[in-house]
Amino acid sequence: MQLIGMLDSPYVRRVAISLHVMGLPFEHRAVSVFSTFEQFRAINPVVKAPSLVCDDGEVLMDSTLILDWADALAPQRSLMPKDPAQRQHALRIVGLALAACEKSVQIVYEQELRPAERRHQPWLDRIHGQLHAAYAALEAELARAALQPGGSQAAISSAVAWQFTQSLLAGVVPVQAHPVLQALSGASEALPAFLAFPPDGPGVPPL
Ligand SMILES: N[C@@H](CCC(=O)N[C@@H](CS)C(=O)NCC(=O)O)C(=O)O
Repeated sequence: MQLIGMLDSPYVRRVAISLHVMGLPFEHRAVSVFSTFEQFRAINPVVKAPSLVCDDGEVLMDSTLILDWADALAPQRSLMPKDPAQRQHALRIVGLALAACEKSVQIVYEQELRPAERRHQPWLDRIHGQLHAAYAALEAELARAALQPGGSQAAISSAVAWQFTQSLLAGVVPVQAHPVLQALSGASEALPAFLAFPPDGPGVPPL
């Protein structure tokens, strides 16, 4: 199977790292939804990263759905707990990490893709508020959960989200207010699975 998308997308990166940790073989193709839009469109006309081209040619999209498929391929190596109570808590953590990614991406798109004179400050304020709320809740959950770096979907997604936000929106979410996230990110980025898929990419060029 082929994973399509740039690793500067937190969604692509969490899928790549997860597939690697699960021992599922795949080819990563670094195709950008922006700088190589037409090439991406030829693979998936919806142009969403990540896309996964399955072995029979069917194309999946959305990181959560792709990881659901990965769990079906290797259930014994799932990164999600089976126990309902533990799974519920893992889903809360992953949900917060994904919300943080989504709000970060929205801010980046507002900054890079919308002309300055067309920005709407109340909308930007709202997204920033949601971003801060997501990371405040994630920090509190991680402080209670004490996750092993790289050992679960909750740990991988949280670390990937934090690295993404800190690199693209430096200073927006204060590091000193999120010591658990910062420590998890530092330990995770030193792992072979994270080093194998560094967050490289062209960013978001103007349309
Ligand atoms: N919920 C999706 C979000 C994926 C997403 O928004 N990816 C971005 C790249 S970071 C994208 O495809 N952007 C291009 C677009 O939406 O047109 C997931 O988890 O995969």
